[in-house]
Amino acid sequence: QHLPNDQLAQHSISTSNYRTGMTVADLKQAFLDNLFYDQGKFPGLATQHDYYMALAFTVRDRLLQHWNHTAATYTERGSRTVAYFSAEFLMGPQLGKNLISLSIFDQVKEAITDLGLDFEMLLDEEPEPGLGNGGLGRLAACYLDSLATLEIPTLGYGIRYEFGIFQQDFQEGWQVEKTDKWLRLGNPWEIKRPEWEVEVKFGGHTVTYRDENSRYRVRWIPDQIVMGVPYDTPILGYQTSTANTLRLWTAEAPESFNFASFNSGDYLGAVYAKVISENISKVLYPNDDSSQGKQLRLTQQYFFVACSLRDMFRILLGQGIPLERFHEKFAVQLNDTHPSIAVAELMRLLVDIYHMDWDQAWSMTQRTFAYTNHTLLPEALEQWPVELFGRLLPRHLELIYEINHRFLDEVRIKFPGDEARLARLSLINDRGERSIRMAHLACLGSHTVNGVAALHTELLKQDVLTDFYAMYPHKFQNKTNGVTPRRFMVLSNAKLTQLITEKIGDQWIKSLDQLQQLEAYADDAEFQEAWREIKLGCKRDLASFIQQQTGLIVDPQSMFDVLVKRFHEYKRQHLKLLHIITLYNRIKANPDIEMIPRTFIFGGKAAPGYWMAKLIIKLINSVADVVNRDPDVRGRLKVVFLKNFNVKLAQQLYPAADLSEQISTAGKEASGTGNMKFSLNGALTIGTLDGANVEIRKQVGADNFFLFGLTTEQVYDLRGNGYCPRHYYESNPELKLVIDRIASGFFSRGDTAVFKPLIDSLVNDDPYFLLADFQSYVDCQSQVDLTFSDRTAWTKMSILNVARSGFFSSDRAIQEYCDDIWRIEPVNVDLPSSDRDSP
Ligand code: AZC
Repeated sequence: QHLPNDQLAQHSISTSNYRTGMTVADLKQAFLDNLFYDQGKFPGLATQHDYYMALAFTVRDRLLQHWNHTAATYTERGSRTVAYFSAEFLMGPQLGKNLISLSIFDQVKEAITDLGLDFEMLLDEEPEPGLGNGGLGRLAACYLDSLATLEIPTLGYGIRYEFGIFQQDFQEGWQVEKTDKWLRLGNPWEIKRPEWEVEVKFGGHTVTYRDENSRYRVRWIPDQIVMGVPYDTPILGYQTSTANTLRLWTAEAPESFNFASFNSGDYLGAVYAKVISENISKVLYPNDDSSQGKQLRLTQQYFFVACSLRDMFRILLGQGIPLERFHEKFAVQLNDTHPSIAVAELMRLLVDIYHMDWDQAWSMTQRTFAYTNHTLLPEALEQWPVELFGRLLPRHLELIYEINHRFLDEVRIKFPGDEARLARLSLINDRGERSIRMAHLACLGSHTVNGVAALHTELLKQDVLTDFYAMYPHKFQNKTNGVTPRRFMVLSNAKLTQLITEKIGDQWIKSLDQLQQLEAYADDAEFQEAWREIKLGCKRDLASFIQQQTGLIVDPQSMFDVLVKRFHEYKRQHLKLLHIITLYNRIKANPDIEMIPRTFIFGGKAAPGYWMAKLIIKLINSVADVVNRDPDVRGRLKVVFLKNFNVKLAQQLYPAADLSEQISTAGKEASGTGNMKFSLNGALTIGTLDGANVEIRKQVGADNFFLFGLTTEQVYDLRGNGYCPRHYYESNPELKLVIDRIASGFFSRGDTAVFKPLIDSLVNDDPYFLLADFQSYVDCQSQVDLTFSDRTAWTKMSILNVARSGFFSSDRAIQEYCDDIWRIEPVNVDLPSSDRDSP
């Protein structure tokens, strides 16, 4: 599309108000100026992307007054600051979000529409910054939003991956991965800060020497040096003047060109160092909930942690605060163990560089850090082989040995003679290849350790970290996850936002508990009707997207039954599949059977190396193929797999869902956050007593939640008593028929080999107890059908789900972190009135 020429004539390029003005006229003018001056285009030659960039710069200009004043305020006051260390920030597109925060969404939409352009298309033009895998990375992004909204001084620290999470496509039903070149056309939201680059060392060896007081000191002689260059992105709070910073590091070579090599004729050698260095921030590891122990991964982790701590020292000393008060200036949160090498790095800086006593340095370190654990899966707990670790970080290995030595002495005093306990607690795992247990380093180096849902925290205490709990019970806390209503309601579900606001005002956007007021309307027929209309509208929108992407026609009146999340066996996407095939078999056995029409919607990526997860994806696509084509089905069942699930797609899905599938094996999902987003958008949950489901059910009431399956305890017992999945297979005819159908090649054009590994795993091993939970799940789904056929009852439950989901705001979660872990207060940022533009 192109801008009509008469629009150009009317808006001669001028600069009055062009960077700050908020009226529709100012915004139009600024947009045209940016198109001309930043993109270097007349409308006639501009591409869709040029228009997007011009609009993004228009919005960024308006963020800058907040951002600059925030930085000035924090510097002037030396404010205590949260440093959120995370290897992943799954931010999602920024344009719409920033328009909401600035409260200029409607003006900008009007300005763009007036100019004859399609506003939605421009929003859609923004590539997704996919710098995370799933829940952990998205949680970090929700937390940054809440921190800014609650006016807490914050720096988010992470890595500016050149390639984010891969883009998923399907070929003959199999997942294929494509490189995510999100930076290819430029990123208007970031500002490079080369003046704050830092040096990071790797490899080499250590030497001892005597300092001026003849005390032994250690010096690290590295054999590689890499530069870390920060790129800053503003994070504006909702309707506040606070704009915090997300600071992501890029790796660069110290000299991009080696003249000595070049002059001696070695053209490739001349750029070799550059290539090696820049690999560090090249690509995000695509594994969620599993760890591979690869050298590049450890290099990435140390790289961003070392850069960030150095940056924090610069800030501290720049504000004239003495070194000894580092832990008063900064509260560092370790988002999982990925940044836990920070414990050793801070010790190195304090002891080796600033020559502080060990005891004082250790006390400061422990008062600086807090650690969030995000998983109960043993394969996700990071351990680094000592050999690899020592090659890359020789000095840190020495420091970890010293930390461990002192720690084990402490254990001996508390538990004399308990050798087994020493071995379990040690930072060094001596079984098999010697390795460093990063979760232990994180627990030891932190003042607080938290789980992400009530059940998860209990299981950490009883199971995964039970020995640490016995040593330091006071360190353990629960902080149930939360999600930001600004992105997952205001931005993504504008119609429902409007309906709610008409009834109860708009305070709920900042105080989500206020949604409780909706309970008064749960039985109101008129309100129910409006509620249903909005859901239907969202379903229609999704239906047209589905048709566009897949060619499938789905009925917006059917139940939209949605399962979207990363693929993992413990999340049990294949249990959903067993249910679908059960229904399909019922139709095949009795073509006239009555059935509530359902549209099953799947989304999610599998780690490229996770073979079983990829096989499950293939099976879903294969079943979809058969079911969607079978004339006997007559539209009662439709199976849709939307490729490349990401934040953008998520925003379209949650508002359109009737049923949210949260069906992991009890005791496996740390929390889940998708479950919260669905419930907030009025979908009802079918789920197990796992992760935050337990708390969702408690909040919304057992009557408004579809519960099925074994409890964590029952799962433990069953495993302990010798679980035999084959028994379930043989004694349940409906289940047997489902499994046999898959095994027979029915969904794979007669190929009986392709799904055999999956079938064998289920029938012989079934580590995630699908067969044990099958009947309970299918029965519960019949209950869902029954309820769905009573529109009034369903709508009431939907309203109550929304009314009672206030607890799951990330504002509540962040307030708890501030009060109980970080002990930090908000700092009000005042814009001078000359800079405060009102719309
Ligand atoms: C996830 C958990 O699997 C999920 O249950 C939780 O909601 C989310 O973190 C946020 O806390 N974990 C991960 O994504 N990854 C790892 C390594 O745990």
